[in-house]
Amino acid sequence: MRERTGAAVLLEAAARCGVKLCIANPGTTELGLVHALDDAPSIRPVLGLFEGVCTGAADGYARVTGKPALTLLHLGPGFANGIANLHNARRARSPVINIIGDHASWHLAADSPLTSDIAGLAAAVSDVVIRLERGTAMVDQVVNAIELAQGPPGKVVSLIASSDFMDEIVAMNDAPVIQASVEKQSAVLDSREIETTAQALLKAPAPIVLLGGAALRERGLRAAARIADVCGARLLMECYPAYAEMGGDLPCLERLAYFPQDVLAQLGQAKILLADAKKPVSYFGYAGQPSILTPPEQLIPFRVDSANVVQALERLADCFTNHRRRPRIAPRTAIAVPASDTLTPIDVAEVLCEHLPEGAIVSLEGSTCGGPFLERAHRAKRHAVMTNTGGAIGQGLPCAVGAALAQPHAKVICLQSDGSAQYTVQALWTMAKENLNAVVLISANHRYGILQTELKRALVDISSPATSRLTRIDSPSVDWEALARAYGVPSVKVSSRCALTRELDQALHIDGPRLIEMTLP
Ligand SMILES: Cc1ncc(C[n+]2csc(CCOP(=O)(O)OP(=O)(O)O)c2C)c(N)n1
Ligand SMILES: [Mg+2]
Repeated sequence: MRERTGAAVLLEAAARCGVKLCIANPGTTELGLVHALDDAPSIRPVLGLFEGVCTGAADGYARVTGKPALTLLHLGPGFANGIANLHNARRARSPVINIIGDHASWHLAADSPLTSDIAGLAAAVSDVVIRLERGTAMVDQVVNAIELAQGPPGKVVSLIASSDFMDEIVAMNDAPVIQASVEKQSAVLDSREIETTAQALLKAPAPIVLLGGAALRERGLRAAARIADVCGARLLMECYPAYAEMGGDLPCLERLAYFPQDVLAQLGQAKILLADAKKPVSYFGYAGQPSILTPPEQLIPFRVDSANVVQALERLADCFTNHRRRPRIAPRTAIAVPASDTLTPIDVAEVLCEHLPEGAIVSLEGSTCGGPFLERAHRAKRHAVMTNTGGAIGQGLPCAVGAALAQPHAKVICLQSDGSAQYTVQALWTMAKENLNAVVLISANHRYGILQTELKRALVDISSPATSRLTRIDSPSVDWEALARAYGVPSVKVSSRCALTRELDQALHIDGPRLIEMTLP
């Protein structure tokens, strides 16, 4: 008979399911779990100084590994601080397991200051919320939670852990027996349906294959390219992919546009095959513009999900084995501009594409440099890109932390706009503390550029007092070089293409984190 605390039982179950990381911001109610991590050596504890860093890092880790990390968060308020990045994680369909500490069950009735509706808060951004039971009963709950989270598609699962259950001694006969989960069966593909889809693609003049989710990894991309070769199709990727493999000899994809007018122009009347991508909608509602950008008759029926999309694309491509290739419509490629003494977003994109090491992971947040980079990323060496899937800003830096924890030997580049970076800037501290291989490139235009673009499109004068006060962040302008240093990340400021080239090259050749503040117009 072994005696363990409830917390130890929980962590042992998670460890036996293969969980390797716990990104935490604990408080008094979670100290039992903190202490129990000492006896769970296969789970790496990492501290995030703000809960949005923890949840965003768990998202980044999941996008790279396909596996859930644990977040450990303090009661309702701590969890609430992590909600925005859980929203993004859900949009990315990332598996995440939140452990949310709660007061001792017998203490709840006292309504002490930190008491709140944890289940209600968690339900807003979780696919499943489970209140853990006491003793060995929680083993099944934890195993079930991890299986659920893993999907596919990945899910956010929140576990509420009462502190008395975590601290209480559990007598167990043996280590909990954990059934190896059976390989999940994905929906069987119907050969006739595949054949019908293949015929529809062949009949359509210059159709579009819009790839998202699981289709944006190598196998899906190569199968899509085979389809495109025969059908003369254009290959597009969703505007904000969770994880897209790009560059090297991978097929080059056009990115779905952002503004609705641009999407409509880009898609035209072409028939569209959605491969694990949602049907195109306008990001915001603009008066006079449609929300749904493709009528149902424009879509080629293709009933697949993230579990079987790759197989479906391969089966489709196999249908065309004996067909002749049709000329493919070449994606628009960006035109190079001559180097200058100043630094523009296009310079940044070009320098990064040129220097990106093989196998790098790029965490992108913000359109200033993100757009130009994605237009050119196919020219870089083979890499992967993660973007802000849910539009809740403050995701880029934490996601980079998660990716660097997932793949310590890869170079992670965080191409990050300055306004968004402020929401979870504490991620820099975790980069320093864990000596993560992350190079942060801050697009320091000292303004909320995208909001100014939106205002200009609506013909609003951005120099008017209120719009200027609420969209400029230049007075005072944040000194990123100093801020990074304060968090323990070596840093430098650049304002020319030449200086960026030099500093990026240097940063990519050292271990540990580095921040480059790029002064942009
Ligand atoms: C959580 C959250 N708060 C606020 C916003 C609204 N918002 C969208 S973009 C943006 C500012 C972006 O500025 P920055 O990151 O500097 O980007 P850039 O200048 O490159 O456009 C804001 C405040 C949001 N999307 N999410
Ligand atoms: Mg900005």
